[in-house]
Formats: sequence, C-alpha cells, structure tokens
Amino acid sequence: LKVVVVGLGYIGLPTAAVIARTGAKVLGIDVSAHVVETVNSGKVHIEEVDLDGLVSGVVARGTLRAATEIEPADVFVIAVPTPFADDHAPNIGYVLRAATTIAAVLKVGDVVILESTSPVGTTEKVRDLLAQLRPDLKVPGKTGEGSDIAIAYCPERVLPGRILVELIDNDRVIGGITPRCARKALTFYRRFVRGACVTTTSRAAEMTKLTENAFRDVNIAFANELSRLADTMEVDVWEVIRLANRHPRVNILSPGPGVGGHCIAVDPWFLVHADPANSPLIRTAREVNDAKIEYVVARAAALIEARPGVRVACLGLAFKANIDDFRESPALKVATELARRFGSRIAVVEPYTNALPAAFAGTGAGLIDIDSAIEQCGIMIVLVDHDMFKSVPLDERIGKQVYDTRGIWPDQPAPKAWGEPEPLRL
Ligand code: SAJ
Repeated sequence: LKVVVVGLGYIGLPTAAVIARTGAKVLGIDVSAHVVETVNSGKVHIEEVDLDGLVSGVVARGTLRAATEIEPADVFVIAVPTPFADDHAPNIGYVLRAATTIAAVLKVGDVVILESTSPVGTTEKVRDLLAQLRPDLKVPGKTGEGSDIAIAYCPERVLPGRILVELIDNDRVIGGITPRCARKALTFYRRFVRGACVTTTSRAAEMTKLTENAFRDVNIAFANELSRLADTMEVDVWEVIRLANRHPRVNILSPGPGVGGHCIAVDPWFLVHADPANSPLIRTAREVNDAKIEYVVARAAALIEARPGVRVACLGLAFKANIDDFRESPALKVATELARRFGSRIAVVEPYTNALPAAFAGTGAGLIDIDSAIEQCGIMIVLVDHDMFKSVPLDERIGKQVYDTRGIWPDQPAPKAWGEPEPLRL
C-alpha cells in the first residue's frame, strides 16, 4: 500500500508516521522545503511526545519519506490548515489546492480522504473539483453508476501532547460521499486505529467535528464567565468549581486567560458563519472566551500599576500546558500586551522557547528562566499551567503578588496573610 499525506503539520506528520509504522510506504508532501529536509533527515520540526523517535525509526526503515512534489499512490490523506478570514469566513483554499495537486496523479481505485477540519459541504466541493479536473474518472455520488475513486471525510480528534496515543485509541468518524466510499476509507483506518470506526455521510462527519469543538468552547466559556462572576463576588472560583463538580451531574471545565490553539478558537465560527441566525449560543461563547483575554490584561495591569518598579513575571506563552504551540495563544496575547504597556518591567518565562516571539520586539521585555523569575519578580502572572510552574513550592512564592489565571497554586495565601500592605482590590 502506498499512502500520500498532504501537509506535514501537527496532524499530518504524526499521521504519516503512524501509517508508516504499519509497513505501508508513506510519502509526506509539504510546501516547505525546510520541513521536507527535516523529516528526510529523520528529525521533526514540531514538539510532540514520542514523535521524534517514531519519525527517526520509520525514516530509517524507509517507510516514510517527504517531498515537495506529489507522486501516484493508493490512498491520499489531506491534512492542511483551514484558517478563517477576518469576517470569520472559513478559507478552504489549502484543501482545494491539495485536491488539485492530487487530481494530477489520481487513478482508478484510489481513495481520497480529507482530515482537515472543514465547513459542512467541503468534501462535496473536493469531489466536484476532482470531477472537473479529471473528467476521465467517474466520481462518487454524481452518477447512478459505480465510481472510479472513493472520497471520504474523516476528521482527526487528537489532543496535542497525546497525539500518538489518541491517533490509535480514539474512535474515528468516517463520512463517505457514498456508503461505499466510507467502507473503503474504513478499511484504510483499520490498519492503525484501535478505537471504533463509525461510518456516516461526509456532511454528518464534517458537522460532528465542528460540534465537538463548539461543545468544548461553550463549556469553557461557562467556566470563564464564572471566574469573572467569582472575582466580582470575591469568591475563589476554583473552590466553587471543585465543590459544584461534586454534584453527580455537574462537570465544569477550567477557567483560564482565554481559549487558544488552532481548533477550539476557530472551528465554532465555521458553524456560526454557516447559519448566524441559529447559532447565538455558539457565537456568544466565542465572544466570552475572546473577551477573557482583555479582562485578564486589565486585571494584571491594575496589579502592576499599583506596585511601581516591581518586576513582573508572565509565566507561559503556549496556548496550553506542556506544549510548544503558540498559535492563537491567549497567554501570548496577554503577555505581549503587558510588555507593550510595561516594557522592561515584564519578564517572560516559557520553557518551550529559546527566544521571545517577534511580537515582543521593541518592548524591552525579556525571556528569563523560572529560577531567575522567582529571585527577581515580585509579581507573578500565571498564564499557562506548565508542569514546571505547578511544581514551584509555596515557600518560593511567599511574599509575591500572584494573579493565577489557571488555578495552579491553590495553596497561595491571600495577600493579607503575607503581612503585606492592604491588598489590591482588582
Ligand atoms: N482550555 C481552558 N479550560 C479547559 C480546557 C481547555 O481554558 O478546561 C483552553 C486551553 O488552555 C486551550 C484551549 O482551551 O487554550 C483549547 O485546549 P483543549 O485542550 O481544549 O483543546 P485543543 O485545541 O488542544 O484540542 C481540541 C480537542 N477537541 C476537544 O477536546 C473537543 C481535540 O480533541 C481536537 O482534535 C482538536 O481540538 C482539534 O484538532 O480540533
């Protein structure tokens, strides 16, 4: 079996490597020559648990290689980004470009699978494009007769940091343009998926993926709204959530400085954009989560302004714990805004980078390690719950003014108990 994976990013590369481990010959295609060279030298350009060992193994064995040019194969997997424009309109340009590339080498019997998170109807658009570009091939669902190729939508569901485990263990939803397409894609996924593989239509599978991430976004928005209410009412939100979650049918997620990453902060808009009149809850959740960033900036700024001259450590830039991914990161947005306002008073601690991102250029803020931050900074703004931060014991935090947006230090005493001046009312 020969498989081509188009797009060697956070999903494409781990997927390509896992398929290569089954013994299939896998070719990963990427537009970046740097990514192609890195993979071909057995290395990885992204940080993901155990991915480096897996990639070096399958490259050494000759089952995975990368290129910028496509080749014929039996199965094509599209794993390219689907960003949105300023008006939240989804941009499926990369998907259509990938389909165009595939069309050039497509032959009878091939299977084309779209994995990128996409608006409902995208797989049908891929089908229409392939039909247009390859009039010599019978495409599924267009004619009453059998088709020459199979086309399916099979969304990824993996969690960064657990990608290699979840690629294999999670259930997969496989949506065919026709039931026969779904069955052909199913045969492929059974090679490496241990979870259940459930077949449906491509439209239902597309909506399922968007629904999963919108569900999470709405639930995080609830937690973020609660944290603002609790601040107003001077109650510890973490305690309230812990207590409420003792109810057998309540399961509140964790508040934070906002929602980041390239999925949950993006995908709900695909639903809203498709039908604004019928999606007020999903839209509001997005707005609540985005507004949390400004709220955190305002509270942190009040804390910093009240202590002139005191250095401030912003702990974390990643969009969530224990990863190096800064895409759509609320922590990055908060820290850059504070750096812009308070300049060299701001020190950033981020164990997952060696240099501050370009957004900090000219602000005067610096990158320091956690030990230096503990020594030099009287104010600590916790933005990411990296394990390294969680492990800082109480005696190293005593006497510091802490704004913990992630609730990683439940033992941090209330400011009054430190014998400090009357604490700020934020
Ligand atoms: N977050 C909170 N509070 C929480 C949980 C998360 O503030 O209680 C924040 C995180 O800090 C982060 C953001 O939400 O900024 C998203 O993190 P996440 O861990 O919820 O999700 P992602 O973006 O890493 O991965 C999600 C997953 N989707 C669901 O859990 C429904 C994953 O399974 C998907 O494969 C992935 O999106 C994707 O690619 O779509």
